[in-house]
Amino acid sequence: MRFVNVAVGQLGPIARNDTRTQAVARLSGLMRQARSNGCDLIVYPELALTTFFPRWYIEDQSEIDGFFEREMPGPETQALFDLARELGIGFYLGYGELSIEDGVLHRYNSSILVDKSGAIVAKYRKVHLPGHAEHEPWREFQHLEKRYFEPGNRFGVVEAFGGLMGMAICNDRRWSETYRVMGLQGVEMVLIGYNTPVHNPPAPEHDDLSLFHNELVMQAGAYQNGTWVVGVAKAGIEEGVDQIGGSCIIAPSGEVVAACTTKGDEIALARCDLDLCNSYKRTTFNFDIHRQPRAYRMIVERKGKNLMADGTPVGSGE
Ligand code: CDV
Repeated sequence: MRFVNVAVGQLGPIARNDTRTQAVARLSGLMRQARSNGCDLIVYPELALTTFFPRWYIEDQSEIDGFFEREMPGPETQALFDLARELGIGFYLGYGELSIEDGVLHRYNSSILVDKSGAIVAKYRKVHLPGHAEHEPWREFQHLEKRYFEPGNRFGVVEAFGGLMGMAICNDRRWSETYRVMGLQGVEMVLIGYNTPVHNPPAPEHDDLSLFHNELVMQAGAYQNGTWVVGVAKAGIEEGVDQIGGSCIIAPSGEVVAACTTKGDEIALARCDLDLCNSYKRTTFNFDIHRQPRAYRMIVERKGKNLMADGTPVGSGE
C-alpha cells in the first residue's frame, strides 16, 4: 500500500479588490487544517490567488497583468511555500502565469505542484481554454480565457509523493484526452482546480446539470484510466457570479470517497492508496494489452468532424 493523505482545499469567492496577501492567508489557514489532520498534500483551485478575472472585458493591459504572477514564488506567495516547508506538506496551486521566454511575453493559466520541502516539482499550463476571445456584451458575464491566455501544449506526469502525479485545470477535466494522455504515462493521481459558473451563457439548458457534469467527467476519467482524481472548486457567489462547489476526491473505481459540503473555504480529506490503481491498470484498462491505437488515428489527425488537426477542412487534402 502506498498512501497519500490528500486534502481538497476548496475556496469560497475572492473579490476583485482582494489582495494576494488576503488570498494567501486563506490558503495558509486551509493548509494548517490539512496538516493538522495528517495530510501530505493539499490541492487548491484554478486561479486561486485572485478573482476569476476572465469574466470581465478589460481593455487596460496593465490592469489585466495585475492578475498575473511574474515570479513563483513571488513576494506575496513566498509565505505559502515557507509554511509548506515548515509543516511538511505539499500543494497544487492554480495561478495566472506571466513569463518571458526568449524575450517574448507569454500569459498562461497555470498550476504548480510543490513538494513537502517547498520545491516546485512540476508546472502545468492549461490546454483547453474555454470561452471566447472578443467582447460579447450579450452575455450576462464574459468568459475571456481565449483572449487573456495562450494554451499549453502537454499533459505530463511527475514522480512525487510516492507515485505518478498529473495536473489539469478546469475545462480540461471535461475532455477524455486529458486523462488518457496521462493514463498512457501511468498516472496515479490527477489534480484539477476549477472555477465553473453554474450558468453557461451559450447553453443555459445545461445550468441545472453543472454539478452532475462535474462529477460525471471526473468519475469517468478516474475509472477509465485507473487513477485517483482530485477536483477542487473556487465556489460560491464571486462578484455576482454563482460558481459550483462539488470539490471531491475520486478513487480509481470511479467512486467519490470525500467531498465538500459547502461553497466556502473548506477542506475534505481522503487517505488515498495509490496501489488501488493497480487492479484497473492490470485488468480492464491494461492499455498495453487491450488498446487498439490503429483504430484511433482520427484522434490526433482531426480537430473535429469538419477540420483536420492543422485546421484545413476534412477532405481538402485528397
Ligand atoms: N474555468 C473554466 O475552464 N470554466 C469552464 C466553464 C466556462 C464551462 C469549465 O469547463 O468549467
